[in-house]
Amino acid sequence: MTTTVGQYLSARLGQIGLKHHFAVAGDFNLILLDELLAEGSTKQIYSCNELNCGYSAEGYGRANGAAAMIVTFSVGALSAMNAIGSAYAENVPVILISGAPNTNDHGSGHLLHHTLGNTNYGYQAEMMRHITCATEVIFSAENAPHQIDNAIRAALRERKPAYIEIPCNLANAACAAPGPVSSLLSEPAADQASLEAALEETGRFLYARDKVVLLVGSRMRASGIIDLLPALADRMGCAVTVMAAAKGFFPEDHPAYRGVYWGEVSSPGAQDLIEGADGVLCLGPIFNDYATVGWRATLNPENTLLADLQGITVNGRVFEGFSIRQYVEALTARAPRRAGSAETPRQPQPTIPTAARDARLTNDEMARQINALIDSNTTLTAETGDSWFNAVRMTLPGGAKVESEMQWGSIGWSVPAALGGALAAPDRRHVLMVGDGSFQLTAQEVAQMVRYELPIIIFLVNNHGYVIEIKIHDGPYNYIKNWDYAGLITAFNAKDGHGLGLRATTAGELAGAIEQAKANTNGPTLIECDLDRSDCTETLVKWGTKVAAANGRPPKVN
Ligand code: TPU
Repeated sequence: MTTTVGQYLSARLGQIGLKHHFAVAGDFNLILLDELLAEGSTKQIYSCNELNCGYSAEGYGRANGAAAMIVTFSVGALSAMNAIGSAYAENVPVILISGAPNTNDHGSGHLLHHTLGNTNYGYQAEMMRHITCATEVIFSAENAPHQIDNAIRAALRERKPAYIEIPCNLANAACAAPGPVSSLLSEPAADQASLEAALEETGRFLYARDKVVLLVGSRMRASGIIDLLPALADRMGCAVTVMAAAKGFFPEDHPAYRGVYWGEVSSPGAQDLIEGADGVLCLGPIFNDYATVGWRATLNPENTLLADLQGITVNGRVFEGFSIRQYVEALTARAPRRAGSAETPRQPQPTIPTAARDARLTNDEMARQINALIDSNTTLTAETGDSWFNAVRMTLPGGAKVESEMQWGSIGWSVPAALGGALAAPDRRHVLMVGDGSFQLTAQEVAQMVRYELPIIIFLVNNHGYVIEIKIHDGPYNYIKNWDYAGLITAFNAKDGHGLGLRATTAGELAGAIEQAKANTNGPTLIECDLDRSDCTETLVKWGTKVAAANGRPPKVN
């Protein structure tokens, strides 16, 4: 039994559960794209450029567990690197496949187009090594199956992007056909002795404490066990908070939920709860400068149990050799009840009063109306900027999901990422909040939402500039050229599209636009929300001041 290198790859992508792959064509990958079409396990989705292609794959991988993208050599792959950095930082297994020069040109001294203008073609793989967990450069069809499998297995196990380079003359070369996929999907068995020791130490940690709180972090997306967390909370009987980047990772209508812990900009009561706890069980946290509000919200390590994707740290000891799934499942079966923290009731979120219909649209009213649109089947994608703070303050029904990119924080990510998420989860409602500044980086991907008839509702927050930057550090570089954002949709529709572009300047206009958006099921609806530049969430200002202070620390003098 034989197949081709391209069809082997294609079959494997289907076997690991992908229904789509993202692509931008170029002469080094055309045969590979033909092979993927011929094998047909996954549908080919085209992007306007490789950066968007990568962000779409990253968004798809968040919803689907993994994603794949095909680009051409150098001009494509180097553009994709920002998005692959995102997938690395955000723990999303994106498999990046790049077409590459003909095997006969390597080491031949031939000078090729789409290269740096010298004859060493290994530089792209060298660059990729730093932002992927596995880099496989294929030079023979015979070895290709093993190399493809190695990259896919590594990506799925490590929840990181992986890189596969396929020379253009090998994409249709014959190789062995794929066997069962189970070896790529199976999780390694836990080191039972280490897991047992970890659970015993966890027991010692918990028995010595009364006011224990669970704190859920954004790496839990990659763990694949967000759905198991309510059972752990029920078993322990304790209160639960989430980090800002993990908004929505614990059902907010669960009785144990106590809001978002984000230092001084936490939900009401959440800071006192976490900082007054005698034990914090942190599940998949990322404590970066943003999450700690400029290194101010740092937890006492003695009171902290840190559970990460591949092991735990507790009572000054590290335990590895098991996944967080294996640990949480075992802990849920035997954790002691620690209900002290649950006695502190959840404090109510401040409610936003409803504005009069003819009132000038405000950030608060916009957030209120978007919140009302979110049901248990909605995924809200929130771009870097004030959209983060608006998403974090919303009250979500159980089942609602939020996607944000708070570790990598690359503006423009959200437009293609929402497209990827919508393809991966077509039965959900997809809502996107994106600032005008961020939108200008990747706006053209809305044209692909038109092309693929994806009914994404886009709230384009036009506050006339880089408001998050204005609040952190102001200067002329924070003021951008205004666009006719709603008008763009007419251009993207051309003659055959079903996108809708609307503008809201009052509360009533926004409410009417949302109704039109709900009825527009054959394409995206972009609602340009016109706000004053000075109008933003209070938490953005508070947080921005502290993060700016951390950035502005003078160098240490020795
Ligand atoms: O809501 P708002 O006005 O804060 O959002 P908007 O309008 O999208 O502005 C975002 C401004 C911003 C910048 C320019 N946020 N972070 N940056 C720095 C930055 C620059 N380039 C990339 C790729 N990512 C960044 N985060």
